[in-house]
Amino acid sequence: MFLEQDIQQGYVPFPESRARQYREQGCWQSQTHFQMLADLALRYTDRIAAIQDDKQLSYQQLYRLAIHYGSYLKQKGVRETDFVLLQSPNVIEVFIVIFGLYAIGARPVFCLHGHGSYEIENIARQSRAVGMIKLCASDNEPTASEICDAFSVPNFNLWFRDTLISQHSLEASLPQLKQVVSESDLQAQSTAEDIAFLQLSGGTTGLPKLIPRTHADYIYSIKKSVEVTGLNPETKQLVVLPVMHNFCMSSPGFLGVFYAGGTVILSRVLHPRICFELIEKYKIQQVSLVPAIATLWLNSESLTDYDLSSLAVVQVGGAKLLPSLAEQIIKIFNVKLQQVYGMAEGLVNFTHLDDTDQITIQTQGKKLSHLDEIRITDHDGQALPNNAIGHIQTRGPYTINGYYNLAEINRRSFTEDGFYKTGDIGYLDDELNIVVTGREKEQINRSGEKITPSEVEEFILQHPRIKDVCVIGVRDESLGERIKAIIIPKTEHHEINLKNIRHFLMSKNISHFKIPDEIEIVADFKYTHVGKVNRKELG
Ligand code: AMP
Ligand code: DBH
Repeated sequence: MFLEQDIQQGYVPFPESRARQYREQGCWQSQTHFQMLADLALRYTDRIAAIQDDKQLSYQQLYRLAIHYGSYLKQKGVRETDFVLLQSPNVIEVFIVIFGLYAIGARPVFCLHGHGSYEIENIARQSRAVGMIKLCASDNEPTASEICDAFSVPNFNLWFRDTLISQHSLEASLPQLKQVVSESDLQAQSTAEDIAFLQLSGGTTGLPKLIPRTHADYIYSIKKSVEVTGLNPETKQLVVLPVMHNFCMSSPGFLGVFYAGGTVILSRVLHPRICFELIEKYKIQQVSLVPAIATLWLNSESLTDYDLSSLAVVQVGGAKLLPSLAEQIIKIFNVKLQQVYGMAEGLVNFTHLDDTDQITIQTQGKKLSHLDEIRITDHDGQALPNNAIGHIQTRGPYTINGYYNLAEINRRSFTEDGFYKTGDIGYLDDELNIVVTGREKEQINRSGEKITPSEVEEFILQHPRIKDVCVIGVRDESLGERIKAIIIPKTEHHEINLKNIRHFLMSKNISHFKIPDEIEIVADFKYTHVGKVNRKELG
């Protein structure tokens, strides 16, 4: 059932007893991603699947072009089950490349657009990919060849480095094929329970880890995400986060929109004015954001210049959304907020569209599948009751059982009974909504007192002159760690200093040990490639 080469590379499949349950309960079906597209092309034919600038693709066109591109790759020597690194900005051609790879049973490794040759080399080595496809938004970007020239990895074939410049028209950027190809010419044998692709763990520390997802598990999570987000053929969703990131690929992401027969509008940039223009022009109803982009948009001067009234739902995930920001999103955009807590490793939680504002603002919602198992444990791995804060662990029908080719890390990241240790801290409330309070490594230990940064941040944000804040622990000789607040003021003339911040917080009656020992004023934070605040880099 599993590919021998994957098992040899340290792929950890689902244990058979659980796999049987997921099949019997109808979670896992027999469809691969390419078969899913074939079905969509039949059902939604001329409806528009995706738009970017002046380019658009109907479902039928996407399907035909994917077959052409797959055939081109095959001629170039890419074989079934090969891993191929893929890097792309938010351009429409990326959909053709992804489904072109699927059409021949090859497997993309989704690198983020921001990854440089240092990360790419590591990913190439770990995955044993045979080559790289890179789409560029301009002639100034390094090509696949230039990136790959910077390193040498055994088996990383020199025969396949392809760069598509997507500024040219869609036709011109695609290989010109003389013969007509059909689905049957491609003959991919892959089955739904094989690895479909490798995602990367975003991680704010260290190099990305490879996450093997199967067609069956991923399509199941997409289908459930579509249900909970209410997507339908009329849906127009703006995709502004990097397309390769798991959040905007599947929760519900562009794949969710395709699954529902709706239309994805891609934005190459996250600039508020450009995104607002797209929302107005296409009457976009949904968008998925990380908190930092939500903040950027809310503080934009162009906010009132555009008609954003079509916007009905804003999904926010990827990092802790502070309740005060959640409230502003609801009020200022006049939308239903949907919090999404997920990870490329699998588990996804959503607040529901009919939840009360209280639940939507204060929690990260409910698990996607009734077969997701979530447990909160103490430091020794003992399960804790509801409302007790602890380590979040999970297993289920779409959560991996191990990283690809990383046996050592797997021993640390998974429990003996197959739960993934998320590294997140939080609790389940009485209605089983999950609340994420932070990351294990973020927690500050100041003379033995444990401080959750998000709690202190929430207080500091109440200060009228502060736009954003990030609280971290820094090493301290006598305290172990001291608390540092890194602050972005609303204006240049802010008069913010440690003394008045301390004074402000004392007036809120918070415990004195939670009050920052140090502040730093900055113009902006450092972010990861997907726009999460990079706490490690801030220290
Ligand atoms: P990644 O490695 O990029 O897949 O990131 C997954 C991690 O992002 C999770 O384990 C959490 O630490 C964090 N995360 C994702 N969504 C949320 C959320 N809504 N609230 C808090 N943290 C989140
Ligand atoms: O941060 C994430 O990785 C993430 C957030 C929300 C994710 O992978 C997801 C939803 O699926």
